[in-house]
Amino acid sequence: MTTREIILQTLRSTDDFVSGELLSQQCEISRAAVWKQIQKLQSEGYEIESQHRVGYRLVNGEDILNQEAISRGLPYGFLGKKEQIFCYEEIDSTNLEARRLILQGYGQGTVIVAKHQTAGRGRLGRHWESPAGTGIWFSVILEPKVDLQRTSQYSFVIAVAVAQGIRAATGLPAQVKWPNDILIGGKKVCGILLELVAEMRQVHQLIIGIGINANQVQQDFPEEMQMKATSLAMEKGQSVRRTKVLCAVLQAIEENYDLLEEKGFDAIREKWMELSCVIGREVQVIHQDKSILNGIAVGLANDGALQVKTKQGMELVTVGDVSLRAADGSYFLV
Ligand code: BTX
Repeated sequence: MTTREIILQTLRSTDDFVSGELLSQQCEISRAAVWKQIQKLQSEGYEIESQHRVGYRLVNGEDILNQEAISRGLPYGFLGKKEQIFCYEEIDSTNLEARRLILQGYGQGTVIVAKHQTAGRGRLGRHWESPAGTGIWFSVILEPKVDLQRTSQYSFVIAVAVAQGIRAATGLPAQVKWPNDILIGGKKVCGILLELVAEMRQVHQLIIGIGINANQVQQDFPEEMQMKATSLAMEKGQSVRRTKVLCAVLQAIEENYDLLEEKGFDAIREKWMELSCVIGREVQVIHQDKSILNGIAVGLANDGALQVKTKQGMELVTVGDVSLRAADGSYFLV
């Protein structure tokens, strides 16, 4: 183990202060050299408190998005092997970086994380607010062996996984909204953007972009978004460890990806229905700023279309934004 690894391991082993003396003995270096290592770790983003004559302490456990911390939090599987995890302080968009990495030969299981996106993207060319240091902005590259028609099923695999991961890491009641928003208490806490690298009918890669609002406070959101958006910290009343949430979501993605391959879409559909906030509710579907239909959401078709029971009969919705009917009869789009 390197000196750096010994220091990190020792600090992680306790919530208390560790003396400089102990660290210098363990690493067999001087106390001044320990202090230098601590400063280096702090400059990388580790929040280490130092107290004169007492020692050093890792503050709030650990909330650091780097290759080492992420790979340590993941069980061994195809997702996020250490050499396939890329972390950036700032980038235009993790989905764009995924495309660039694919051109360099990276594929299945690659994970790209950024602390800040300068050109975060939503669906249909919309902007995704990705301020520095507070969110979990990341993309995953998958290479499922499926034809073009079945790719939409992965969007539900991911929505289920994100909701489950958030639930597991925070205990918050995350729900899924068609097609793939994640809501808590009716507000958007996460958006998912699925992009394809395909040729003719052959899918080469799926790029899955996931933006989770983790530690923002209400004022961090632009005013027009404050009624519709929330963060994990706002819901929980305390800040959350981004690495923990990220790892829980990645693990759930891997589990649900395998579930789809082994048991087929019915197994995913069942979980999606359980986690959904639209099934059984009155909805309005809007596409390109025009209301296209009103009815009751009743289920999910094999291609991922939302089944909506309207006065005219059953309709299948494949595109659009879904608003839920509120108690006062109005429709609210988050
Ligand atoms: P969407 O089109 O469903 O949502 C975009 C809409 O959501 C915006 O028009 C705005 O109203 C609202 N919005 C923007 N930013 C936020 C936010 N931080 N929290 C809540 N609401 C917001 C959803 O698109 C897909 C978003 C995917 C984002 C990830 S981040 C990592 C990856 N890289 C990248 O460029 N995009 C994805």
